[in-house]
Amino acid sequence: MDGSPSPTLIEKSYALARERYADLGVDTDRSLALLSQIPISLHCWQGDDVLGFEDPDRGLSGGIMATGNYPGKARTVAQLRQDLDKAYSLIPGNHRLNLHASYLDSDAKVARNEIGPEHFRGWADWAKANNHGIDFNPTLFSHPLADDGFTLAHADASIRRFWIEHCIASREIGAFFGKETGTPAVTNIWIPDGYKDMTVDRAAPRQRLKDALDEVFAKPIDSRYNLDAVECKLFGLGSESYVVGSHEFYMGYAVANQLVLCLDAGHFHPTETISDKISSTLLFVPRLLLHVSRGVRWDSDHVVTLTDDLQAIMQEIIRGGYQDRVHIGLDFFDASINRVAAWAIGTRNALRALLLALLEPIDELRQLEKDGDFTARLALLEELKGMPFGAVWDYHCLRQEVPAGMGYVTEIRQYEKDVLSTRK
Ligand code: RNT
Ligand code: ZN
Repeated sequence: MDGSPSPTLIEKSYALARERYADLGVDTDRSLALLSQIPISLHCWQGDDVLGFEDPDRGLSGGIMATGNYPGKARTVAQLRQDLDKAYSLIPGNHRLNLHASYLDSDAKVARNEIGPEHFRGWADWAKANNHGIDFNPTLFSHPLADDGFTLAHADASIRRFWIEHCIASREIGAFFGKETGTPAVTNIWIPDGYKDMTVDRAAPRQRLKDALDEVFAKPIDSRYNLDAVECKLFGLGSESYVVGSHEFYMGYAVANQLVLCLDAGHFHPTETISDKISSTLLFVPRLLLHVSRGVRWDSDHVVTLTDDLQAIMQEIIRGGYQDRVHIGLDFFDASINRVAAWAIGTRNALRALLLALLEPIDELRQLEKDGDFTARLALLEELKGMPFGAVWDYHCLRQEVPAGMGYVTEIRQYEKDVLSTRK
């Protein structure tokens, strides 16, 4: 037994599940066709604990942290691509890669404010050969000029200048990827800037950040190639008391400049969910970028599981018909389990949550709500949890030629034996 149910069993179960859903007015074939069209952006940084290839020994800074020391992390561009290829082969559908600037493909050392498309040629070729879109991020952490916790909002104008140049270069690299791959890159700016303790002047750093961003975005770039996003945060390790780029800051900035607003599931108060923010923010910004993550007690970036939270996010996207305006990216980094498995588990769960949302009898649910029949609305929502969605998912995997059931874990075990365990 390799962990995957037999194709015959999958087909039989699907036929039954399809009938059950048809009874509710849901066309499972249509749901699967829609699911196949939604790309998820896999974050490169799960593969090496966010270290990048400039100077991995420097370690990670910026108030984020990958805990664990599972063996076999990728240490070169080639290894990271090999691991990503493996992960994609275990995930149904065609997906994107979300790349950080610190993962440049260059033998020579390049200063962050001097990076250019030439340092990412290898990634563009790989993306084209494998039919992946690429998203991009300037890296404003793990660097000597970010060591005191400030970058774009730094009080020193020359340090600010350095990071402004880095962000401008990153937008151009995003556009390069967009041109090369034929699908726009979402280039997302996240900065760690903030204070650990009681802060007296909350205004000046925010004014500096606003001015710096104005310079970063001064040059318009064709939205066919690059889309600019900004990411807020509530707190980080070492910035517990004050974060310059708060939600209100970036909400205002994105609305004023009609940028993509990035909502990270771990960047709000623990009882706050990003699902409820989607329909509000999309009234005022053109697009959203999601960093789908799972915080446990804090912004811990655990691997995404099929939680109510995740389901609520995907329901909002599908119910609202926002597929074309919401870019779904992942953001977790777990160094305590097999990293290829982390990608596969997290991405498969994001897709399973999307599938669950696509299998809702949404017209009927809406009608019940309109009619004020909240009893039946609640009953039907609960009934749906017992529907044979797993049979539809397995069938999707079978048709997309990736392992169904636990089959992907069998493959990862083999990959660990053949590849990961040989890495020094
Ligand atoms: C940090 C942000 C940010 C990073 C990545 C590596 O809190 O979530 O998105 O995780 O840029
Ligand atoms: Zn994030």
